[in-house]
Formats: sequence, C-alpha cells, structure tokens
Amino acid sequence: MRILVLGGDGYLGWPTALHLSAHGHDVGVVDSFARRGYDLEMGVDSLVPIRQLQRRVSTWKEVSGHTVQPFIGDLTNNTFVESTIREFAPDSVVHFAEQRAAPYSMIDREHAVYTQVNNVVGTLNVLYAIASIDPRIHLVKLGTMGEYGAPNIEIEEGFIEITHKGRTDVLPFPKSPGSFYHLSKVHDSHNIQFACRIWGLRSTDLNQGIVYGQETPETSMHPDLLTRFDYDGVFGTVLNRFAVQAAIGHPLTVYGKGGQTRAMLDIRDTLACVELACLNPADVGEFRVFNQFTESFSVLDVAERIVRIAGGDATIESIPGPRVEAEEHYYSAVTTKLPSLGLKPHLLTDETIARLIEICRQHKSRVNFEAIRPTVNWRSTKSEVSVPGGAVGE
Ligand code: NAD
Ligand code: USQ
Repeated sequence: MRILVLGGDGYLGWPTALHLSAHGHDVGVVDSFARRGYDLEMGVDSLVPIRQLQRRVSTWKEVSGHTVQPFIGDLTNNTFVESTIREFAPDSVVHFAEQRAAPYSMIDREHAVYTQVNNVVGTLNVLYAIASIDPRIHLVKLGTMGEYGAPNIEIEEGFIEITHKGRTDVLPFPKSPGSFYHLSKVHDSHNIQFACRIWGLRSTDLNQGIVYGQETPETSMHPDLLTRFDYDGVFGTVLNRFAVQAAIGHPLTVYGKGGQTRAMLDIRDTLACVELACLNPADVGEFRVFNQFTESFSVLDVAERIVRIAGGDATIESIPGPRVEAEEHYYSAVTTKLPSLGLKPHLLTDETIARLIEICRQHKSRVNFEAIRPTVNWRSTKSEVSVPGGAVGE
C-alpha cells in the first residue's frame, strides 16, 4: 500500500513509518517539526538523542534499502496539505500529527488555543483534501482513550446502544475528556464522523491508550533510527516517566492517591495496530472506532512494579495532583476489534520494564532533574513551565 504518515518525525510516527516501510509499503512522512519546537520553548530535550529527519531517512535507506519520502510542512497550511496528498497519492493516510500533551494544552489560554487550532484545523484540512482529491483514501486517525474519560459504566468501542423513553438508538459513546488537548480529539472525532456521513469518506478512529516503551525492531537497527523519549513534566507520559525516575534515583511522582486507572499499550503494538487498520480499511462512508490498548493499570500499580524491578533505592512519592481528575474510580473498557483483526499483544512483563529502565540508565547523563516535577496546574489559568538550566547533554 501507499501510506502517508502525518507526524512521522514524532515518538510514534517515526517508528510506525519504519515498520510500514520494512513490511513493504511505500511510505511518505509529513512533519512540521512542531514537536522539536516545543522542546526549545520549554528548555527540555528527548532523553534519547534523536537525529534530524533527513538523516533518519538516509540511514534507513542505507540499512534497509527502503525509501521513505519526507514532506516538510504544516497541516494547518491547506495548500501544503493538498499538494502533498495529490503528489503522494496514498491509499491510507495515518494521522499522528497533533499537539498531544494534556499539560501543554493546560499551560494558559495561548497554549489551549494553539492546541485546538493546530489539531482541529489540521484534521479539517486533511478531511477536505481527501474529499476533494480522492475520497477512497482511508484516514486512520489517532484519537485517545481519554476522549471517554473514566465513566462509572463499561466503556464500549466508540458507540453505545441507548434506550431512552421507550426508543432505542446507537449513538457515540458519551465523552468526558480531562484537558483541552483531550477535547481537541473529541472535536476531531465529531468532524471526521460528519465528513464520512456527508462525503462518503472512510475512516478509522484509533482511540489509543497511553503508550510506553522505546525500542522497536526497526529503530534498534541503528542509533540514527532511535525515536524520541520524553520524561519531562509536560510531555513525558506516566510509565516512561517512572522508568526514567527509577533510573536516576528520583522518587516516582505519583499524583495524589494514584488510583487513576488508564488503558496502556507497548509501542510495538501501536505499529501493529496501525498496520492492521490500514490493511483492513473502513467501508465507503464508514466511521469506525477501535479502542487501541492491551491492558489497564492504575498509576500506583505501575509505580510499585517499577520500584520493585528497579530495586536499589527507588521510592514512590505521592505529590498533590496537579490535574482535576478522579484519583480513585471504576475503570473498564472494551477492546475487541483489533484482536479480532489479529493483534498479538506485547503485555507488560518484568523483562520489558527492566529493559526500559536499562535504556534510561544508558542516557541518564542527559536528564535535567529540574524538568521532572509537574509544572502545569489545571486549577490555574496560567502556569510557568520553563525549565531552569535548559536541556542537558547537547
Ligand atoms: P509526538 O508529539 O511525538 O509526535 C507528533 C508529531 O506531529 C510531531 O513530530 C510534531 O512535530 C508533528 N506535528 C504536530 N502538529 C503538526 C502540524 N500541524 N503539522 C505537521 N506536523 C505536526 O506525539 P506522539 O506521542 O508520537 O503521538 C502521536 C499521536 O498519537 C498524537 O496524535 C497523539 O495524540 C496520539 N496518542 C499518543 C499517545 C502516547 O502515549 N504517546 C497515546 C494515545 C494517543
Ligand atoms: N501521572 C502521575 N504521575 C506522573 C505523570 C502522570 O500520576 O508523573 C498520572 C496523571 O495524573 C494521569 C495519568 O498518570 O492520571 C496519565 O497521565 P499521562 O501524562 O501519562 O497521560 P495523558 O495525559 O492521559 O496523555 C497521554 C498522551 C496523550 C494520549 C493519552 C492517552 O500524552 O497523547 O492521548 O496519554 S489516554 O490516557 O488514554 O487519554
């Protein structure tokens, strides 16, 4: 297939592009380097050093013989989006290219507006380009399990049958997101569903849980191919952050009681899920939702496991929760569609955690301790996020 990966310079987009390329697909990657810019803005850096996209692409050609075609530009620029989709003529567009950190979207008004404009307008431009150039193109869009929040009933896969006052219908599952970022994904989902209905587009919304891990078979082939790894209080996600904290002897930062339960998956399963979605496209006019995760854990469960495996002097510190969220709640979510297409999950084993901590230890000299504490307070309309001392190890 011809697959265009939007956000192909990011944590997940880059390894997905390599995975698809290694599996014989013709791959293009689109990126504006917005993510590298957020690091410059905040004075932080990926724990694992990453190369520029052009170097990544040329090293991939050397080690694999496969070509990945880069397109540098911003999805909020409609001329760029149209010309890229016209030139590459994809069968599938895999859309990772959004501002994806909940804390970043909650810094202040400017960052909330930026996040929603970047994400919602970028996706609208992609929808218009597909509809006007070739409506047969399948849009595989990265959404989030966080669109649902943590309701006190089982989370279905996208839709729920409701009987109300004697009448029954199948409707989108109620959304209860926890940040202006997560809300941008809800807005995207509604826009995509509407575009499928009016223009007959075909789309799969992958409601993905929190991803952990650093290595994939392709990124391990050469140091130039490694993907980014965020540990700071704004972009670092919980399991990855805890692995870094354990590696450097920083207490694991459990927010509040740590009963926050979230759906999670190994980075290698992200790549497999995306490929399965591309190979088994939605029908014409169909908007379908896959819940993309393999297991659920509470934050405290994850912290306790990492402390046990790291050994030594690793400890847990409960710090006042900077977010407005339930710290203890019911959580149960359905995921059947990706397993039914053949997903064979990598579950979270002690070996996986031990390997992740080992990678973090290899790069520990690049950690800025000042970047670890959470700096964004949900209860305030303005937070100060710049990290004293800036990025280390440049
Ligand atoms: P990332 O920030 O590392 O990568 C996103 C990439 O998109 C970056 O390289 C960035 O420069 C690019 N980008 C952003 N806005 C752009 C624009 N307007 N035009 C062109 N490029 C743009 O994020 P990630 O962790 O790889 O996440 C990728 C996607 O998966 C996101 O949509 C995110 O919401 C979703 N997701 C991520 C996780 C996770 O745990 N990392 C979990 C669930 C869902
Ligand atoms: N948390 C801690 N300590 C930390 C970091 C986080 O207790 O040091 C807690 C948070 O309060 C939250 C949970 O861990 O309850 C998850 O936080 P996170 O930062 O790992 O994840 P989140 O903000 O939800 O965002 C991440 C990605 C986002 C994606 C989402 C999937 O950044 O792109 O959409 O995971 S989901 O969680 O399913 O919404």
